[in-house]
Parts: sequence; C-alpha cells; structure tokens
Amino acid sequence: MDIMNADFLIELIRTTTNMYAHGWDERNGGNISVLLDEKEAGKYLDLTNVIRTIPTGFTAKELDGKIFLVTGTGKYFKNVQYDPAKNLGVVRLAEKGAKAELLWGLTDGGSFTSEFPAHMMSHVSRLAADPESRVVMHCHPANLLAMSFVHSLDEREFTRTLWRMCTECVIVFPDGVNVLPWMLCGTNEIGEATAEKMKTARLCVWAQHGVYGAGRSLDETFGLIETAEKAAEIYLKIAHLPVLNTITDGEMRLIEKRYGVKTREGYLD
Ligand code: 2HA
Ligand code: ZN
Repeated sequence: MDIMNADFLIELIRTTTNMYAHGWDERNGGNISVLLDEKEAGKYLDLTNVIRTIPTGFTAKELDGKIFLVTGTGKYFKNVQYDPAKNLGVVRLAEKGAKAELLWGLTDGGSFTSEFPAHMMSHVSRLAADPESRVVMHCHPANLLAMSFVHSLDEREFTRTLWRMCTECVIVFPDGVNVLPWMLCGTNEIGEATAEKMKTARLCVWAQHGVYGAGRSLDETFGLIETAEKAAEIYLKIAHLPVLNTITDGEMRLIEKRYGVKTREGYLD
C-alpha cells in the first residue's frame, strides 16, 4: 500500500502544517517523533529493506527494534506537506539504539531531527509512565517562551500560574508543567535532562527556547501544548495589570472532583 495513504503520515503532515500556521515553528524550528506500530508500518514499508544506517550517538536499549516516524534535521514544517518524503523519515532503532536504520524518507540524504536524543530518551520515560504513549513534540510557541523570561522557573509556581489562567488547564494537564533552565540544545545532556523531567509530566518548558509535549496521539499532544500556550498568552495579557479575580485552589479542587482528575501531589494548597 502507498505510504501516502497511511493515517500516521497524513496526521503528521496535517500536524506540522497546523503547527506552522500557529507560528510555533519558524524556519526549521520544532521536531516531532511518533512511535509506529510495527504491523501498521509493515503494511506500507518493506521492513527488511534498510536504505541506510545513521549512528545516533546514544543508547536506549528499551527502544531497540522500535520504529519511529520523525521530522528531519534542518527541515521546515511549512514545507512538509509539499514533499513529505524529503522532510520526514521512518527509522528503526538497532544495536540498543546506537544506530537508526532508515526505512523510508529523508530522500535528500538528510538525517533525523537534531533533537533525536531528547525525543528518544523522552519516549523511554513516557512509555514507562504510560505504555500507550506514542508522540513526542517540540516547538517554539511565543507565549510560553516569553513567560520563561519573566516568570519564576520554579515548576510548582509555573504550573500553578498556568492552571489559574483558564478553568480547563487543570483538567488538560493535571500532572503540571516541568521546566528546564536554559541548556545547550541538540545534545545528549539536554536529552537526558528532558527525559528526567518527562518522568513526572507530559509537558516540559525549555526556558528561553520552547516546549516539549508528549501524548498518546498527535491530536492529544498538540492539544496539550495548545492549552498551555493559551494559558501563557493570558498570563502575559494580565501580568502587568492589577488582578482582581482568580481561580482559587478550592475551586480547582472542585474541578478535580467533578472531572475525575488527580492533580500533581502537593501542587494545590
Ligand atoms: O531546529 O527546534 O531545538 C529544530 C529545533 C531545535
Ligand atoms: Zn527547538
């Protein structure tokens, strides 16, 4: 079957296009990886045909043999829809994650995203927390980024501020938002630090850079980032004004009960 008809590919094309339209992925900003079901990938690809092998520079034995659809390094989200095979790739991790076998795409000889370590290590963390986790998404949404300049980076404080900005935040991300202080991107070090943060929440802000989100589907992960970004936008609209009304911790407890969510331990007073 033609991979251009695969739901996983169509969804990723739509998602990158939509993220660009939201202004989250200027130039080559942002990257996405999606864990594919081997059987599903096998409907569209000859899994015995390895086009080339790319060293990863890290190991992740938990992901050995797993297949990922990923965005390419240096590629522009706005262009994905016009040439998916050049801008995206399907890779299978081998040799305990030390190598990635290209099964499709990256037709101009390119490589997977520069943030591959952060993506793969985050998948390990999220799969341990939720076996149904599939997606890791990184982008540069302006309001979360701006907030990281003017708000405390204390994770509890950062989370509580966002929760208070829209009623639904506490329902969408009851696990909160973790925060990494500025670090050099594209390295194994930021990958390991991000993966550590991903053990306790599905969102991690990279201060002065962007955000990571993880989830079971592209839609869910997009929605997670979209909700946090909307909350950050509201925060920036009111941060310089006298605040007369708010959502109290008691009110958030009511939301928790009514919607059956469990907020992060110790985050509500
Ligand atoms: O270039 O966003 O963090 C893609 C990025 C790097
Ligand atoms: Zn980035």
